[in-house]
Amino acid sequence: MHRCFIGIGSNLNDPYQQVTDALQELADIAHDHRVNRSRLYRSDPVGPPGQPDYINAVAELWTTLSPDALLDQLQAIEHAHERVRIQHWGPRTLDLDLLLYDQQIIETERLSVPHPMLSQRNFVLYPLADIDPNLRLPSGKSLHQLLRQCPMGTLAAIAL
Ligand code: A4P
Ligand code: MG
Repeated sequence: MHRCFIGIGSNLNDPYQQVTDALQELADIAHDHRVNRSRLYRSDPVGPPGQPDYINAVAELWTTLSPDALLDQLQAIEHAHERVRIQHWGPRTLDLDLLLYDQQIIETERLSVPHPMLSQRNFVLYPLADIDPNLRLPSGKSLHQLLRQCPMGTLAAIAL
């Protein structure tokens, strides 16, 4: 069984609902049909200017799926949310990133795990801490260390 963390982001078509629905859909693919979830956060967009704010959250789930098979499932959920890839880091109805897969480091054509931007993004680190503040990354760095270097800024928890 593998312990995974999924980053969830949306800034189009009722982002709050997109993220809430995604949490349920992630539970549907989890081994025990449940996820541990962070609070939901409102965050300023990182990337091209002029996009709406994002809603972000993180879910922890357990799975027997391989990293590739899990990515297939995540992309199927994105497709079901009518995700259209228009612009890198541009607005999206739903983005699901595989943040962590056990303590594995994966570098393939399809996957970089841990997600490369994880350590710099407050909208990933603070939700992760909601779920497991004592988490450690494969690099050996603790979440506590990363949080100290990544201010909360304008990130705001909006719901449980
Ligand atoms: N891929 C590689 N590694 C992974 C991984 N760990 N998880 C590949 C998921 N996918 C991974 O992804 C492109 C390809 O990345 C996939 O086909 C997969 O094989 P994508 O979702 O189509 O493209 P993207 O999301 O535009 O690019 P990228 O680099 O994944 O962007 P990010 O890092 O996901 O950033 N601002 C706020 N406030 N909140 C956000 O959530 N998100 C982004 C997207 C930008 N700004 C944001 C937010
Ligand atoms: Mg992505």
